[in-house]
Amino acid sequence: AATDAAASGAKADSTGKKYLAQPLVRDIYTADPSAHVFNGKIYIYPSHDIEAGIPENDKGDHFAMRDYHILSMDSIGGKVTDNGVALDTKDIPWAGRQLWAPDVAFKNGTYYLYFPLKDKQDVFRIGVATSPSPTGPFKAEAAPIAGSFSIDPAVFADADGKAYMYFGGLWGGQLQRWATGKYNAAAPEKKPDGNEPAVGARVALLSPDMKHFAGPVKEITILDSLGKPLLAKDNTHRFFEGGWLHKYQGKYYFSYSTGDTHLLVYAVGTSPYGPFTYKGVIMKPVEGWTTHHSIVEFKGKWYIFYHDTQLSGKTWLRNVKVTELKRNPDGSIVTITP
Ligand code: FUB
Repeated sequence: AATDAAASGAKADSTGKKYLAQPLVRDIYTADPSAHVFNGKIYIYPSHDIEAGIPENDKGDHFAMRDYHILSMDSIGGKVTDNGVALDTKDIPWAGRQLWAPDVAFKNGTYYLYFPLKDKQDVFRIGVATSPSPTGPFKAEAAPIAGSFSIDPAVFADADGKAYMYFGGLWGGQLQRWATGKYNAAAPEKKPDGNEPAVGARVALLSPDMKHFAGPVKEITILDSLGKPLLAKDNTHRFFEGGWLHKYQGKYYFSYSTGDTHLLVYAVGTSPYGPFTYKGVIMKPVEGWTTHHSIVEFKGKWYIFYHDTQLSGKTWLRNVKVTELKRNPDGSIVTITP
C-alpha cells in the first residue's frame, strides 16, 4: 500500500509543508520509528501497533504487537510505501509476546533487524534477524542475543566500522530489574525514584558478525551541567527508554525519552560509551503517553522521526511522523513543540 501524506488530507504546517508533522501512513498504526538511509532511500523500521483488547497498565501489556511492517520513501514528503509483513512473532523460535521498538543495521550486503521481545519466561530479550533486502522478509536467529535484556535496541555504526547497540527501558521495559546483572522478578515495578543514581541505558559493542555482543554490557552515565550523575528522582532529565545515538561534528549525541514526563531530551559526549552531559529538550510532549524517536541526515538536512496518537486518540495505537531537526550554530538542538 502506498500513501501520499501530502495528498491525504494533511493540513499545512507553519512552513507550508503539508507532510511535516502529519501521519506518514494511515492504513495501519505505527510507532517507535527508527529511520535509516540505504542506497539514497529512506527506510523506517517502526513498531506495528494493534488493538489487542488488553487493558492499560504500567507494564505496558496493552502494547501487544505481533509483527513488523517496514515503510520506505524516496524523499521526505513523497509517497510512503508499506512493504508488508517483514517479521512475524510466529516465525521467531524463542517468542513469548510483545514485539516492541526495533532498529536495523547494514553490513557487507546483509541487513540486521534488532528487536525486543518477551521470551517464554516473560522476560524481554533482544533478538536479531537477517535479510539481503532492507524491507525483508527477515529470518530470526534461533535464540536471542546472549547477554541481552530489556527493550529498545538502537544500533550506531561509527566511522571506524565499530557498531554499538544502545538499549534499555524502565518499568514495562524491565530495566530496573537488572540492577545486579541478573533478572530480579521481585524488583519493585516503578522504582527507583529516589536520591540514588538514575538507572542508565546500556551499551554493548557488537561482534564483527553483528549477531553477538563483543564486549561487556556497560551502563551509560548522564551527567548534569556540574558533572554530577543524574539521580533516579530527576524524572524530567533521567533516561527512561527509547535511546538513539547520532554523531554531529565529531560529538556523540545520545537522545532518549524521559518516560513519565514525556520529553525527548539529549546529552552530548566524546565517546560512544559516554558519559554524556545533559543538554536539553528536543521535543515537548506529544499526544499519548509514550514518545520515541530517531534522528537521521538526508540530503544535507537533519530529520526527527517520532510518533503521537493523532489518528486514534489511544496511547497504544500510534502513528509515525517526521519533521525537520534544526540546530543552533554551536550544535545545540532547537526544541520542537509538536
Ligand atoms: O512500543 C512499545 C514501547 O513504547 C517502546 O518499546 C517504547 O519505547 C515506547 O514507545
